[in-house]
Amino acid sequence: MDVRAAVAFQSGKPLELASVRLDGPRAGEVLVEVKATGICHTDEFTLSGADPEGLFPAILGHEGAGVVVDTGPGVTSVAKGDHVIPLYTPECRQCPSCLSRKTNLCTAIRATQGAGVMPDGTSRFSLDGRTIHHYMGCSTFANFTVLPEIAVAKIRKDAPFDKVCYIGCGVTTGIGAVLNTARVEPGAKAIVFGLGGIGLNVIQGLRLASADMIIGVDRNNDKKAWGERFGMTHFVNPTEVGPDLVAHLVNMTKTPTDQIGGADYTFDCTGNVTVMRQALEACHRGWGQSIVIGVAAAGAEIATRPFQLVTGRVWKGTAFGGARSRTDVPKIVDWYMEGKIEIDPMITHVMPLADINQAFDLMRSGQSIRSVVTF
Ligand code: NAD
Ligand code: AHE
Ligand code: ZN
Repeated sequence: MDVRAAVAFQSGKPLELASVRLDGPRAGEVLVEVKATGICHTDEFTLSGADPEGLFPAILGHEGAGVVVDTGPGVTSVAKGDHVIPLYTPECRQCPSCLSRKTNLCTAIRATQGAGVMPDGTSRFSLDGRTIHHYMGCSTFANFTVLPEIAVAKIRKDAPFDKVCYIGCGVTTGIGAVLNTARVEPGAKAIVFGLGGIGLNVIQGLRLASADMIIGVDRNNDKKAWGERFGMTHFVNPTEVGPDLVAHLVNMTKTPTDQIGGADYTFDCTGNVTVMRQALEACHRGWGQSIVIGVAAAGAEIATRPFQLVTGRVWKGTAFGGARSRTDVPKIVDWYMEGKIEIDPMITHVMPLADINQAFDLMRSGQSIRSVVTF
């Protein structure tokens, strides 16, 4: 079939709308009509050329929601008509990683996903006979896509696609980083670096976890009101507090009975390795944990004095918020439908596929929190 897609032909160039050929689902695969997709900073990271795994041409997008319209042979867990969220972190429940119960990072199809193809090693997308790569196993910047059955989560049918698509990455990543990875306890002090589409979800996760002090750090002052909207208690613009941001943040967390200071938990939601270091070093001596969420460019490395770790600070990373995708995503959709979490106000822009490059511009300029394309 022919589908409408925004194709990334080259790094650093705008996406181009094209009619692309999509072959039907093979064994274990499903064809999904994508109804809506968010645009995450990771799409921009790959489009910019900073992603060491970036492949071109490709159909980007990994934050979608849609309907199963066909199934390949052997598919048993979803059927035509089911509403689903595509999963860049699948959940096969059979691989060593899933069976370990120690990680959400299913490894069943990670190698082919990173190579931009389906698990059988081929792509379903082509244009004039030329292969177009899949992206993160999702490729939601097209009105139809093919995914492995283990890479879709079945969700309730009354959930609006144009909102719950965000659960396909940003919402789950931010809230999950707090609840699954850090396991923040009530009364905790936390610092969130980067108040974009991920950081604001970390903030709402911290509110859910009943954190006491939630400091947001962003170089864009417009983000102060955004952070406060979701539970941030203090805002710091790093360009306005002098040369030692870490000392400034540690001072903010001191109390009369604790003159050491430092946060119980910090979260990097910027992808900047200098910020990652600051986030670690702003943790409390002895127990503070810093969670790396941001994705850094090829070749970037993090550094700190080992002393920071010797004295009990912990550096952790998280992908998709540590969520076991097929199990947890339907529950997060329920949380949204029950009003336990907010999504609507974070979706600042909605547009047709034809305007998708504007979504990237809005993100780069810091004007949007999340843009969503509806098909
Ligand atoms: P975004 O562009 O919406 O937000 C980034 C925010 O960080 C902006 O508000 C920006 O002003 C702020 N910022 C940038 N540099 C800063 C600095 N030096 N100091 C303070 N603030 C700074 O991006 P997003 O969609 O929220 O994504 C954030 C990061 O998380 C990206 O690196 C993205 O690739 C990554 N990400 C990771 C996962 C995961 O599973 N680990 C999932 C989704 C996104
Ligand atoms: N290709 C990048 C890795 C990017 C990365 O870490 N991606 C996250 C999800 S970001 C979603 O917005 C992830 O899931 N990581 C686990 C994994 O297996 O990729 C690079 O740097 O090579
Ligand atoms: Zn993402």
